[in-house]
Amino acid sequence: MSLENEIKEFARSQGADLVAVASIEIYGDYLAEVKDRLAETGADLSDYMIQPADVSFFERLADPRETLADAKAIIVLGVYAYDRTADYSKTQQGLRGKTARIYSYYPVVRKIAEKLAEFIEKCGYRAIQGQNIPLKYVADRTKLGTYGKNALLLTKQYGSYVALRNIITDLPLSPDRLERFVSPCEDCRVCLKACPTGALYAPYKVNASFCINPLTRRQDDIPPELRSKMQNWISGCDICQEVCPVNKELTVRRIDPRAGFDPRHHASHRYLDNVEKTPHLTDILGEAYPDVIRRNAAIALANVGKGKLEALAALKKHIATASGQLKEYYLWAIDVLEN
Ligand code: B12
Ligand code: SF4
Ligand code: SF4
Repeated sequence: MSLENEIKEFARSQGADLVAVASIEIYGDYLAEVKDRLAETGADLSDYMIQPADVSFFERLADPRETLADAKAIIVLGVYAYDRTADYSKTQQGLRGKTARIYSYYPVVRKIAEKLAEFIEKCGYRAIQGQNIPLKYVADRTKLGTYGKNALLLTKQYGSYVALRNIITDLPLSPDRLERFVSPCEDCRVCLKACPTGALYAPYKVNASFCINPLTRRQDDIPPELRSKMQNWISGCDICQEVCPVNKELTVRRIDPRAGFDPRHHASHRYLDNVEKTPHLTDILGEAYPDVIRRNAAIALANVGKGKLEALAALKKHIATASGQLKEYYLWAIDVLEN
């Protein structure tokens, strides 16, 4: 068996749904595009939720040798992340918060990448796993998928619900020559129209300062005009994926036992395989959730709780234990619900 096939077989045996080998290049056009995007939108690098919040982050992604000086190949891994049968349309009526589907699968794809890196290292080569390349760009180049106008990688088998990760290695592997999945976007603009904040300001382009995903993680203030557009998303946002006709064709996958949220970043429930398990917004206010999630729950209540006495009562009850910025959000939400 060829080295490439051995690697792929091992990755699949660990649960990878997609795996491809890409060449080591300096992705200069990607870096130019990042700079254009920043200039076009005026978004701050902190809006990208990256560390460190400066352009060196993207420079490192654009040149894989910054991660491994003697790099010879990149392995891109993908795990299908659509595992819930939840009818999300009912969450607003039930005062429940929504979290992005893909987050459950980041730990799964990371584990697979760690195992594969170990496997390569045991063969006597270096292998560094992480998110240290421009994942969509490289996956698009290998033809593992293609860019959708929602600025995400769309794949033939799994739509855009794929959690990606990569390995950079000095193991010499031949890059794949896959057949490109023909873009389904053509005249469609459904995702652009559906984005509630206008973050998808042009096909393939996101203004990170408007995207609900970073807004739900932001520690500093969220402008009121954006709060009212966040609906009941409390961690991430899937709208530009939920509306995509390609994703509507998908079948729900079996839940991987390794899937789960990282409570440091996300609402601390484990699986969201049905709507009853999505977090109740009024419960979040009173539990030991991080302040950021409680703030998001207050915003969500203001957005979907109008006319619901339960929402108002919960905010009024928990305001006594809230302080500082959080208290201001609770007061703001009460004001929205009362007026
Ligand atoms: C920074 C970042 C963000 C930022 C910026 C998003 C963005 N689109 O740039 C913020 C915080 C907003 C964000 C949000 C989300 N993210 Co994010 N993010 C990243 C990160 C770290 C880098 C992305 C990046 O390089 N952006 C810079 C821009 C310039 O790059 P780009 O989008 O690839 O831009 C290219 C296109 O515009 C293309 N292009 C330009 N014009 C044209 C024209 C045509 C015709 C074509 C075909 C292409 C094209 O050229 C550009 C580059 O060369 C990656 C992880 C990684 N290491 O890659 C995850 C990653 C992209 N995120 C991911 C996800 C899942 C999300 C969310 C869906 C999370 C959620 N559910 O809330 C949202 C989706 C928002 C959206 N619609 O894009 C996944 C995507 C998986 C997939 N199937 O594509 C990744 C790969 C993480 C992972 N490990 O899986 N993210
Ligand atoms: S909604 Fe339409 S335009 Fe947007 S990614 Fe899906 S197919 Fe492409
Ligand atoms: S994730 Fe939500 S806010 Fe961000 S671009 Fe997609 S629809 Fe817009």
